[in-house]
Amino acid sequence: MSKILITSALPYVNGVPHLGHMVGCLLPSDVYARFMRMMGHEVLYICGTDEHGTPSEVGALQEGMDVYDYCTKYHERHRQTYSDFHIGLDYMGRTSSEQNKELTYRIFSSLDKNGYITEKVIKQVYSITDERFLPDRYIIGTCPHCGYDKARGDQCEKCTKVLDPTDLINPRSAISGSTDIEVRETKHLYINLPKLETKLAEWIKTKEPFWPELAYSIAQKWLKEGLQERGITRDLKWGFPVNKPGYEDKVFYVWFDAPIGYIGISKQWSDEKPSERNWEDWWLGGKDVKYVQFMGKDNVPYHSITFPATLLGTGENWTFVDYLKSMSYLTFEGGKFSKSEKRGIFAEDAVKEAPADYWRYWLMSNAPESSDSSFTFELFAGAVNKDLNGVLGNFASRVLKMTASKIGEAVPAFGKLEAIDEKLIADLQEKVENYLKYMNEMEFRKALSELRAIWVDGNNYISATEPWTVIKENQERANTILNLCINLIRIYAILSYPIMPKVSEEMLSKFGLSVSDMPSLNGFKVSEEIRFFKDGHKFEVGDALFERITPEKLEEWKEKYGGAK
Ligand code: B3M
Ligand code: ZN
Repeated sequence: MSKILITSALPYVNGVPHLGHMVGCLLPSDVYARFMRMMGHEVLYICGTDEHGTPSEVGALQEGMDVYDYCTKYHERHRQTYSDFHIGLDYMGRTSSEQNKELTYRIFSSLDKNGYITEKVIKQVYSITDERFLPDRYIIGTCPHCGYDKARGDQCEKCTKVLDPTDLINPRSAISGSTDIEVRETKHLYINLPKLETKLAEWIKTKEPFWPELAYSIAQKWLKEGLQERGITRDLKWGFPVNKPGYEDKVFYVWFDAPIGYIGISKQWSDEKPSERNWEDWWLGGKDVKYVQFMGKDNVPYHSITFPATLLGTGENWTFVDYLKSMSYLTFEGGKFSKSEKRGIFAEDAVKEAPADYWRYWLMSNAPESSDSSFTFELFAGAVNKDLNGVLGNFASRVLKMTASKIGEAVPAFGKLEAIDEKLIADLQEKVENYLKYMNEMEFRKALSELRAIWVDGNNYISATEPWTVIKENQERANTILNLCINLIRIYAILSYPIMPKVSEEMLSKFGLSVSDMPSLNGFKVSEEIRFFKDGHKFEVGDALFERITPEKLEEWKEKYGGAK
């Protein structure tokens, strides 16, 4: 058993999560956390809302609310959405917490003491119309690297290059659109990344065989281009006031305290739920901890460069990321998800339209792992109708209904195995091993395609063995076939649990079983699990596991969520 620390990138509190956010970090991290627990590991899985920065200030202003109250309101909304999506976090915290403040101060003070902080007087864009400095995302313009005309002051979404607001060509205010802006001088603190470069490069080199290609190449590209000093303070009101004389009227930059938030949130968890292992066991000197991070690809530079450099600069023995799983983007009906243009389905609406597990299944089967993937309602309905209803649901209901009507609502006796049964078991063992291997490696699309193949095997088996015909002449053989099939339903429930926890619970409950009755996936033996149900074990046919999505529903969704062409 190992200790696995899992973090999902912390979504900005002001944005309502859409399907792209779900598949970008929360969902794959949840699937992985559930899987690792089923493999017998001790897991700490945390996430939370990223609350500081200009977006929250502006959002609160627009809603006429106090910034903290505004963050609380949206934090609750995120919490509800994740719970509706069955995201099984150990703790969902906030970067604005006292615990995070304490850790941010501690880390900043070490960096300062160790000589990695520099002071600079810089020029910043000030909007005369908005009467404020326009940091980061609040200034937009053309990217000097790729020419994208809506690049933000902190990063170009198109080429992922990290920018300074003054780099932008044709800059304008994102708040008012005003070009009545000027550059003013202001004093700020910087983290001296060039001074940390050698240490950082040495550390990254040790990661090469472990990090996925996308993350590793982004980190290498950064190193090759040479690191720049990065500003870690801002002229804002909302944030942690800088704990250094002369800087009290400034706050830490959101990207400084947000990743520290992983530690701060773990401390919130351990303060609230004192357990044997507290946050320090996970974060300081924890040699036995393996740390896996999930994020969208635009977050990679912060997680592979700036955050590790920040921790390295403290000289303390923090837990560093061992594996960094990053996702590309999910597009909506061929375009971008856009709240303002009312295009795309938000996670909180999605779960009102169809059960969360349907979305979880589709999103994980089509996760934008190596390149962007595209969501369309057609594809979604196709997967629900074919894979879930047509294959998995159909198998379970066919087997249980047939057994109930021909034999009764109890598992029939197991007899002699024939060659076709042996083959089913052997094939299944091979596929299960592939599935476990892919899940372990976080190759989710491959894992899900293996899972689907496992369900298909059951359907093929029942079609080939025809228990409904056999039963007329050979009751004992029909019993064996149905016994195997019923045991398959339980195996399917177990294997599907990380992806579709509620469906899996429902499948198990047909046999009076619950999630806590599931065996470990570590060393899972199909030949043993297929003999789990003793003859006579009672079951209930119950409701169908899935509902088909009708053509009318499909049209309604397209109309409602902007998918109609
Ligand atoms: N809030 C960006 C995002 O939501 C940022 C991630 C922080 S992770 C420490 O995509
Ligand atoms: Zn660019």
